Order: sequence, then C-alpha cells, then structure tokens
Amino acid sequence: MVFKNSIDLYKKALNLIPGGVNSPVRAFKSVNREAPIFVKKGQGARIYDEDNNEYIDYICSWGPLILGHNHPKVIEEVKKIIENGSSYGLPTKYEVDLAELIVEIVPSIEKVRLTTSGTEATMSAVRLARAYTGRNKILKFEGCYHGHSDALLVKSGSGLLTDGYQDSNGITDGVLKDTLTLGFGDLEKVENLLRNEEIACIIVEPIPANMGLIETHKEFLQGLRRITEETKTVLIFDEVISGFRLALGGAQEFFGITPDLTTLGKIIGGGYPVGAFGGKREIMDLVAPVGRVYHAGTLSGNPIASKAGFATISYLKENPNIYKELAENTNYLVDNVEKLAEKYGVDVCVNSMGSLFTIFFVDLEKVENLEDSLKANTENFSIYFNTMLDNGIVVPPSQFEAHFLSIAHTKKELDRTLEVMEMAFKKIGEKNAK
Ligand code: KE4
Repeated sequence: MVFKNSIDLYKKALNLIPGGVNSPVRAFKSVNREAPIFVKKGQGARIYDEDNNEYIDYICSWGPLILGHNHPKVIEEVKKIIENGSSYGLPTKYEVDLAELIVEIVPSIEKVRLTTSGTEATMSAVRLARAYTGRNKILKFEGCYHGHSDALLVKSGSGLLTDGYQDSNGITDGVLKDTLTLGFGDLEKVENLLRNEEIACIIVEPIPANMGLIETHKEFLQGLRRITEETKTVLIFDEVISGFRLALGGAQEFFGITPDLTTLGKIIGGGYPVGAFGGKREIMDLVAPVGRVYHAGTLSGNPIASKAGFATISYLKENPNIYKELAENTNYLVDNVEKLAEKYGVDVCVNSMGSLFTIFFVDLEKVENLEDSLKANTENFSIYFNTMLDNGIVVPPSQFEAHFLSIAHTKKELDRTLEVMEMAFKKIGEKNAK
C-alpha cells in the first residue's frame, strides 16, 4: 500500500495544526506510525484514504456511524433540507423533532438541551448538578473520559491515556480540588466518600470505553443509584458512546437503571456535530432561559445535525433487531479472536458489550479498571494496529479505545478482518518467541 498523499498532507498539516490533527488520538502517535491516514470518503463499513487505499473501518467516527458511512436513509433526509440553509441562530422544526424522539426513547430524559459536542454536554450537566444541589465537589472514575472541560480532565482516559498521561496542563488548583476520582467498580469507596462529603454529582460512563472497554457489572451501577438517591447526589450517565448503541434506550435501558441526568452525542447527530444533556424536568428547568444555569451555543440544535440524528435514530427505532445482530456479529469476531490468540500464544483479554469490543494485549483473565488496563502491552497493540492497517483494516489507533461495529459490517467484512487478525497474531507470536 502507498501512503504518499497522506504523508504529504500530514507534513503540511504539522505546520498549520498542533500535531497535524484536530483531535490528538488521530495522530497515530502511540502506534509508532510515520503519519496518520487522511480519509477522502466513506461508504458503508469502508473508508478510502487520499491514496485510494480501501479499509474496513472499526473507528466509525468513534461511534456516530452505527448505520455505517453514508447510509442512504441519512443522506436522503439531509438532502431534503441541505439547500434550504445551514444555520439560523433561531429555532427550527428539526431540533424539536430530534428532542421529541430523544425524550420518547431515553428513559431518564423528560427534557433535553442540544449542544454541539459531548464535551459541552457533560460540562453543562456538571454545572447543572452543582446548581441543583448547591454542592461543589464532583466524583468521576479513573480512566473514564467525559470530554475536555476543565473539571472533567482529571485521571481521564481516551486521548490522554493513549499518549501516556491522564491529567491536562492548564487546569487550576481551584478546579482540581473539586474533582474527586476513584477506581471504577469500587463501590465501597464510593459509599464511604458520599457518606462523608457533600458531592454534587457522580458522572460515569455506564460502560467505560475510554480505557479500552470495561464490561460493567450491573451491581456497581445499581449501587451508584442507591447511594446517590440516599445522599441526594445527582447521578449522571455519560452515554455519549453507549446512547442508542448498547440498546435503543442506551445503557440505562440495557441495565434497567435510570440516572437523574444523561449526556448524549455521536449517534444522535448521525455523524454531524452534536451533543445533548437531559433528565428530570425539575432539574432541566434550572437551565436558562427558564432558570439561571447558563448554557448556550451558536450551532446548538443545528438543523442539519438534528435532521441527520433524527434519521439515524428513526432507522434504529424502526429496526430494533439491529441490536441483536450487532451483538451477534461482535460475539462472532470476539470468539474467533480468542481462538487465534490461543493458536499463536498471544496473551489477550477481550472485553465486549453490544457492538463494542477491545482486545487488551495483557495476561489477565479480566480487565476491570484502569489499573488492569494500564498493564496492557502497547508494543503488541502497535504491531496489531499496523498489521491491520497495512492489510486494509483500520482499527482505533489506541489500546485505550474500543472497536465500533456498524450494521454495514457483514460476515464478509468480519471474515476478512479475522484473516488479517491472524496475520497480526502470528507476527506477535513470532516476536514473543524470540
Ligand atoms: P466530544 O466532545 O468528543 O463530542 O465528546 C466527548 C466525550 C464524552 N463522553 C464520552 C464517553 C466520550 O467517549 C467522548 C468522546 N469520545 C472520544 C473517543 N473515545 C472522541 C474521540 C476524540 O477525542 O477524537
């Protein structure tokens, strides 16, 4: 495969954009590659780079494209309005339609505010929880990632973890003192903390996917729900990834646990810039202009993004069998990954939930939290990533992210993926044998 155009573009970008990318994980830094691929287009389960290389895609824009790239239904709906205009700074029908669908489907959401990113959604939800409770401190879990607002960039996963750190520079001690962190899954410590400190909210990824994927035990979430109710702490489910992915109603439907607030993103915009936070009416009505918890946005509820999100969610709602098929396809892949690892003597622990999975290159029975995840062999992950890419399969360029499947990943794509995975595992096995 030739990567000349991507390399040239990367060299040009490096002079114009920090790290040549607009989001760190895209730089392929942790997988020791000369340059990331620059994508020209996507179609179904595939993307094509500027050198016309074709890849089966397991990034899927980090989650939004559960229907695959350029699903005809989404294109058809966006085409209906794309020539009417792009943005008005005034309300449109389309954001009301999307809000109505979210309120109908997501169990915890009685009212919702649309934003333009997941970061904005989680930042605003934390501000709202502080106003609602009159408390300052918040609790998040090590390795979870909730976007890049100051209060949440503490012991964070995703792109920070990918590049070997967890805390951003430029955040004041004043902010840091109010953000507390604990290990994911440690319910006893959560209970002790909430019994002894006034906490405004717990924000949690119900299925963490930013330290690699963690298979959450339902009892942990049930415990969080119990303890937050008893201590009048706001429970925020950050469902930016799991929303409309783990089930139509997200992780809260899948586990049958209803948080006080939910943040969303990704799928609800169908690939266009979006985010949302929503929950109980009594909390949401504190948001301006009803209350005095300020949130605003020039492009919040953008009509094109709202239309694309509405089309995507409508399709999921009309085809509920999608979730069973996605889980079956993921399980097919995962079962065969474990067989291949066994065959070539490669230590892996594969975590999967619904249409998400992570292959941890580690000799552990289970990876349950950040401490486990950090034991992964990132050199082996890098061999895996590069062997896959050089053979037409693009997976997330980080051990600390999840692979995403779409409905466009058919058995044909899965079997080709396994063929190339075998090449990668063979290479890792041979290295280990030296
Ligand atoms: P955005 O601001 O990137 O739209 O959403 C932030 C966010 C919030 N909550 C969760 C659970 C998230 O996973 C994210 C963003 N996810 C990462 C991928 N793990 C985005 C990819 C990137 O940063 O380039």
